[in-house]
Amino acid sequence: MRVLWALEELGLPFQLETVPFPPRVLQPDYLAINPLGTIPLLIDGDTRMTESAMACAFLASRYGPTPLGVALDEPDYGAYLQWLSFGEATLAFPLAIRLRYTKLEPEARRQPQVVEDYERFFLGRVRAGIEPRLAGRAYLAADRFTMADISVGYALHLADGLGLGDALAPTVRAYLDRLRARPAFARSLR
Ligand SMILES: N[C@@H](CCC(=O)N[C@@H](CS)C(=O)NCC(=O)O)C(=O)O
Repeated sequence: MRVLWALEELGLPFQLETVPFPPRVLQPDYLAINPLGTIPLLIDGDTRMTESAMACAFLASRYGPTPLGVALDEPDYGAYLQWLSFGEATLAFPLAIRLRYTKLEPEARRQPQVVEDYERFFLGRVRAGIEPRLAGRAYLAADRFTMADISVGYALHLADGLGLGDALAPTVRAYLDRLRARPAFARSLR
């Protein structure tokens, strides 16, 4: 969804191919184009990318200049990279573990303690990372909506879909609502 959202924000033409999940089981020929078997996979000419946050940054750089990226010489360049990466590396990964051990694994392999631990991990990182960053700010970097907001916003949207929305602070929920009000966000919900 991050990459779709970024493509929609940029207004770029693209072709969307969907696969049954997980493709490594349900569509093994997908491994021929992505040996990891993961989604998303962005193909652009000879470029192949399986890291969604970096794929968004790539699109901004390759098809910019655009306000969705933050340039090297802007004061918030480092902050932009920080939150761009934080959305996937710190926020989405505990959610993926939680999802796996609540829904994806068969009953016998479910792990309530793991679910509780990684839920706490996710909420703790939101509380210590996103909440203070949003104090007095509408967006995470450069005083404007950027790919960093797509990266973090997707993780918050996923958390809400997994039932953690009520545990988010009002400022974080308001931020998520602001992101969801964007027409490109709505178009990426395919
Ligand atoms: N860090 C990657 C994670 C990619 C990933 O692990 N995707 C999961 C779904 S969210 C997947 O395709 N899993 C299928 C599998 O492991 O077989 C990203 O940013 O997209």
